[in-house]
Amino acid sequence: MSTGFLSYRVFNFLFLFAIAFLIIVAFPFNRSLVHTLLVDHRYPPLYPKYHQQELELPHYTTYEHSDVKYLWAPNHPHRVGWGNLMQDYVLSYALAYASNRSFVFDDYTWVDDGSEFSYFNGKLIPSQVPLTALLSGPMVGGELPPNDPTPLAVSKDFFHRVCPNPTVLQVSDVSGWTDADTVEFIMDKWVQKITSIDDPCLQFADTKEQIVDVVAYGQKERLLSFWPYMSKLPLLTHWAWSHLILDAFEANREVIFPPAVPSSPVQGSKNNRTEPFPGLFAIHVRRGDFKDHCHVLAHWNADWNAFNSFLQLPDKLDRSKDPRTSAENKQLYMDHCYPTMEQIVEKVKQVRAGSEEPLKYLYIMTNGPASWVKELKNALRDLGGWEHIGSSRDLNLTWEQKYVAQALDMLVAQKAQVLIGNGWSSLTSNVVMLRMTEGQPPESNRFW
Ligand SMILES: Nc1nc2c(ncn2[C@@H]2O[C@H](COP(=O)(O)OP(=O)(O)OP(=O)(O)O)[C@@H](O)[C@H]2O)c(=O)[nH]1
Ligand SMILES: *[C@@H]1O[C@H](CO)[C@@H](O)[C@H](O)[C@H]1NC(C)=O
Ligand SMILES: *[C@@H]1O[C@H](CO)[C@@H](O)[C@H](O)[C@H]1NC(C)=O
Ligand SMILES: *[C@@H]1O[C@H](CO)[C@@H](O)[C@H](O)[C@H]1NC(C)=O
Ligand SMILES: [Mg+2]
Repeated sequence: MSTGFLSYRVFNFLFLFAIAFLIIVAFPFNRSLVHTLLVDHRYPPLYPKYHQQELELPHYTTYEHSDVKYLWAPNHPHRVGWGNLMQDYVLSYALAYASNRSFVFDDYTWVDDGSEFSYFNGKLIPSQVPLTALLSGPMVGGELPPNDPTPLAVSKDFFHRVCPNPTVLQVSDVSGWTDADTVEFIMDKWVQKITSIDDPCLQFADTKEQIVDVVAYGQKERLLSFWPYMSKLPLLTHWAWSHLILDAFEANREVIFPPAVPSSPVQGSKNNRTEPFPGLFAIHVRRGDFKDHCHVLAHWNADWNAFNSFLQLPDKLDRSKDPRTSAENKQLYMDHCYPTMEQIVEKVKQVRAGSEEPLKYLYIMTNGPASWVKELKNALRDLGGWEHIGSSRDLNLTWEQKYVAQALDMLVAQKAQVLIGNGWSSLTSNVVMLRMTEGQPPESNRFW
């Protein structure tokens, strides 16, 4: 009996000790983990329903017994943000489409080491998110326009089922181009190679080498050569976000755009693009890792993202400061890459004053900390003249929505009458790409 009592005391002591350890020692180092385990009591979502649906798309049964050809590109980058991954996905899809092959889609993979969860910025995140949690439309097997005979996309699992022994293509199999050539030229080489292959089952080698080198996304001369082709791709003209994202938008109307009667649906149905929401003004305030990253960008003298550099866009980056290591050049990069609260307020004021349409509904899309965003909101409110100000930090999201919230912010930015974004951000540039596809006025895309 006394042993039981003792072990109870020992247990109690160890339990209290463990709690004390978490609070005193671990908390300052890993706030989010402690928060996840002690407060939320739950791990990030794994989206099983979405995975399941990807295994059962309606066209699979006919594709199983047809002459459809496939292209599987497992060489997407890992451990990168959604913005960077989306760029790679769009060009991979474009290659499959141009080669008349069914595009094989995969998860948004952070790591493929067999784990369910990973760390990003000290936060637990799902190691893989099914692409259908972010998107619908052609990329994930959605329909193409009625007269388009190109095969629809299929999931990785379906591909593996119908193609147990695919032909494997190395990125080095296509020669005759260098990383100085335009993306149009490189894509053309690839299409020639791929259309010369008879095997319906074709995949790239699973290496970390991408079809188009990542540097190209920051080189307007190279990437924009491909725009005349890209801008007509049904993938982009019929771009669609997932139901999870559209539901999040509807549930958060009051935060994003409170007017009761919207002028048009959030997402057009097939081949029917919708108008921006009148008076909605979105600003992308990129924080987090950009605090350090902007210094690196200055050191590289990095140009803006190619899709933030269309000739028709009014704001340009001045890269003539010499030498690039000078204090002035560093300051210039910080002004545009990591603007201070005062600089943000000033730019918002300027852009609003220059807009023909009155901009009364401000939405701050950001990964900045909540307390800072609150201060920023107050500073912007002091400008006066708003009907409403909302931010990413005011959203009420479900557990599954929370881990793909960047797509919701992208949808808001896409619907905005005017957008101010970060020239170096791929997330901004993907939105600008979609806005240019939809034919929104080029001058409605502004940059810090
Ligand atoms: N919700 C939300 N998240 C954002 C926003 N901007 C950046 N993030 C998130 O900040 C984190 C780090 O950014 P990355 O994922 O590297 O961003 P990215 O999509 O690659 O785009 P860039 O890094 O800006 O080129 C990711 O979780 C982003 O999704 C935003 O406006 N809203
Ligand atoms: C593309 O492939 C499909 C079959 O998968 C075929 O019906 C169609 O005619 C092809 N298109 C072209 C342009 O060859
Ligand atoms: C496109 O959408 C608008 C707004 O919902 C609608 O009024 C119009 O009839 C639609 N047009 C087509 C061709 O579907
Ligand atoms: C958030 O949404 C849920 C479900 O829609 C609702 O029950 C809850 O009250 C909302 N919370 C806030 C703070 O609005
Ligand atoms: Mg990134």
